[in-house]
Amino acid sequence: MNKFYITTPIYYVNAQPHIGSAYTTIAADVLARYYRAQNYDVHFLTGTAEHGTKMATAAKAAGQTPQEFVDTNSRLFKTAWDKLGIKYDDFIRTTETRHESAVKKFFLKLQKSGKVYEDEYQGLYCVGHEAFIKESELDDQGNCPDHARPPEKIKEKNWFFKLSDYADLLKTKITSGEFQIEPPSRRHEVLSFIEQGLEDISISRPHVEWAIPLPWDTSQTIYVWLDELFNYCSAIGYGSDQEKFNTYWPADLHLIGKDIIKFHCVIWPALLEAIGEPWPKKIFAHGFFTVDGQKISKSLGNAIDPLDIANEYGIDTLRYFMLRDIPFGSDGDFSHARLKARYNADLANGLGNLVSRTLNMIEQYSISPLTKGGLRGVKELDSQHPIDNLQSKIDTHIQNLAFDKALAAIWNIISQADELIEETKPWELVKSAGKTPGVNAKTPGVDEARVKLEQVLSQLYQSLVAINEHLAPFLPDTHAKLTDLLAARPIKKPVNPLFARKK
Ligand code: ME8
Repeated sequence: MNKFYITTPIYYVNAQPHIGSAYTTIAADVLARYYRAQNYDVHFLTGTAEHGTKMATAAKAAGQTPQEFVDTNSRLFKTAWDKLGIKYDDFIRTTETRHESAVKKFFLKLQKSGKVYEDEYQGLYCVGHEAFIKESELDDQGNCPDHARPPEKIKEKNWFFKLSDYADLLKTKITSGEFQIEPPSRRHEVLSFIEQGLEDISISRPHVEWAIPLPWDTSQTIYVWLDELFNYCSAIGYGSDQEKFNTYWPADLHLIGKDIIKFHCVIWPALLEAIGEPWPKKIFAHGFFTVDGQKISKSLGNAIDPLDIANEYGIDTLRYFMLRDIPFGSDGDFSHARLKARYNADLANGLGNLVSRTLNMIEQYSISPLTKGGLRGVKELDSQHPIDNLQSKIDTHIQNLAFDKALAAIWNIISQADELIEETKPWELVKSAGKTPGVNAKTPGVDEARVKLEQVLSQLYQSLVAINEHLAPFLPDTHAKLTDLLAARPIKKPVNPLFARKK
């Protein structure tokens, strides 16, 4: 059985889940559901990052111990993902023993690699990023441009990792495609970063208490970013469950946002190389959301709670809008007006309307028998059926993570079905059709209107079956409801709209 190991970033718990973290996690959920349906052994990992100064400071501000704080806030993520119908296989927290003990083993191995040395670090550290920052990256006021705060000036003893040794190997594996970075714009960004010259990186800190102690020098703790990256291995049993680790590692896909590509595309593979483990196969960095044209920031207070959207419109609308409106990989705006417009046009008028129209006509016009394969006597229409190539189109789009195109292919079937209704006007056919349903279906020419009516409704029904099947990974709730509707005989009259229009 083929396996598919997919991960999201593990999110900092000093912020609540917002549409950004929901975006990556929903996209991963769609892929996990798709590959499960293709009979892959899927392992979908998400989780929370809980160490570091940022967390300790936020805990203090909340009047809690760091452990209390991270326990409460990590739960918020779990609850949010559960409410959004995300079916992860594992949720890792960096404060769990299974993670901490694996990280210590990883560091001991790293030390043995001969790529670690002690030195003095002098420079600037941005707590918001939990990363060192260069003077040249600051704005005119000397602040970190992303966090609008000055970085800390640091002069301290650190342990270092010889990242500079890996520049050539990284370039070779990235350009040959052995290590895939998508989309191409991000690959070029990583290559030009490497081209500018890689510096060694600090892997430990002396004054950060809320972190994992460095196994060979307890005056230091492990730099949180390295602790976090290792979650992808600790969660699948690195150093404790070799069989599970061998089953899933290397990861097939790390899904991340564009903000953290250097960590994932440069530092992470170099660390893995140093400890003798294979690199992840592919990293895909998606774009960033703005909200109504503005960057999401704590100071603007414009973070959107995905659960608010789900409560107002339903989980599937949130999933649909995020993946349909913005090509995955590009930046995009999360605008309420666009969300409502998409909802009304594509879900209420498009899919919802087609479902109720078709099923109500089948019931009203007494079209039967109806099976999953469609009605009898309709073979001649099958050859031109628009659903013929849908599966292969969707497979290609999913492989490219072009969720918008996969959804557009499904919605194309909806448009074609709508056109078929407008062209053939079943409500007129039924007026001239024979009174006894199905009697003349096998003898065209005797009752052409009824044959045509059965053909049309059969084709519409088959379209709904195909649409429903392909919707499953994207809109799981809608898929469950539609599956019930398609199976029900006799159907309730009238079929309630799947999506009520919003004013
Ligand atoms: O960076 N639009 O955690 P984090 C789209 N702990 N996606 C967004 C977004 C936006 N506006 N804002 C955030 C960390 N994201 C580390 C990760 S992994 C080993 C450690 C998403 O809570 C996107 O996936 O800051 C981004 O990469 C991630 O949240 C950053 O999450």
